[in-house]
Amino acid sequence: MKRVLITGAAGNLGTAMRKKLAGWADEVILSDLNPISELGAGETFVQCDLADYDSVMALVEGCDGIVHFGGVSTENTFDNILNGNIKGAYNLYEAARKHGIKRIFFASSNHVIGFHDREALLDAQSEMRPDSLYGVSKGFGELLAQYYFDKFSIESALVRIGSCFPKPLNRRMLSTWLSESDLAELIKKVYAADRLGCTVVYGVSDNPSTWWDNKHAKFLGWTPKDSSEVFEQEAYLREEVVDSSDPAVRFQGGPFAKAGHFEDD
Ligand code: NAI
Ligand code: 15L
Repeated sequence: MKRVLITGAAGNLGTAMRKKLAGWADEVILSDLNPISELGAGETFVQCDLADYDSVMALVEGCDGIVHFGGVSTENTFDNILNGNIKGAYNLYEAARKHGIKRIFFASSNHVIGFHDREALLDAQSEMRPDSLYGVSKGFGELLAQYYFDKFSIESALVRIGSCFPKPLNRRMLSTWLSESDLAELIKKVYAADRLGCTVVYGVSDNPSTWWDNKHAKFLGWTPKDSSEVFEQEAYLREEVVDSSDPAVRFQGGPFAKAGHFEDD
């Protein structure tokens, strides 16, 4: 990889992946609304609002690949979601089309399918059942990516990330946890594949309990190495009280499925 663009580079995953992917690309363009002050070898920072069409056009020019983490990452006002995730996704794919970018790693979310019960085992063909306006915006991004593949042959990995944090933060995340190392390996596999198509991948580690089956993405050869099992006995998870009738426990999206609209909360 010669020149890769990472959007949302000042955020949690952007920051973690910069370190994990050091040396993977010759040049890394880091972009975010928020500034990044300390740059490593080969890194350049460009401040950019994804909702600004002209800025995104300039940002994407000359890149070989895009790892798209930028945008609103939890439930928020519709205006913020509209700018970051809907206009932002459109501007990015349109810039990719105009500048001949062939492949995009799109950070989607498990909240696209968050209203499925936890007893269901989902795969790439399962119905979207978003649990929030945030989840709806990720569904828009996935459909947009499919459209740009079908019409313009821009390939995408639609990675429905579970919960990517250094460790699971609650009992739900024992099933949804994705380690940072497994995410970094997935990014490399997405760019190493001869052919990607427009493929849904559940971004989840090899946890003992899972709601997601990646059988349709087997061709990528991604085998997560980490497991939430090592955290299972930690006191903060064992002591958490859960109520099986609580919608936050019934549905895969957890608390996202329970809360009202952001403005009403
Ligand atoms: P984050 O909120 O830490 O980072 C997102 C970054 O995007 C922020 O630095 C923010 O400044 C930037 N951003 C927001 N609106 C923008 C705009 N209009 N223009 C330019 N930049 C903008 O989120 P995190 O955890 O790093 O997640 C990265 C991506 O992965 C997000 O798209 C999120 O939806 C997705 N994801 C993350 C999961 C996780 O467990 N961390 C789970 C599922 C999906
Ligand atoms: C997400 O989509 C969010 O970006 C992240 O902050 C977590 O809430 C994650 O989902 C999750 O479901 O745990």
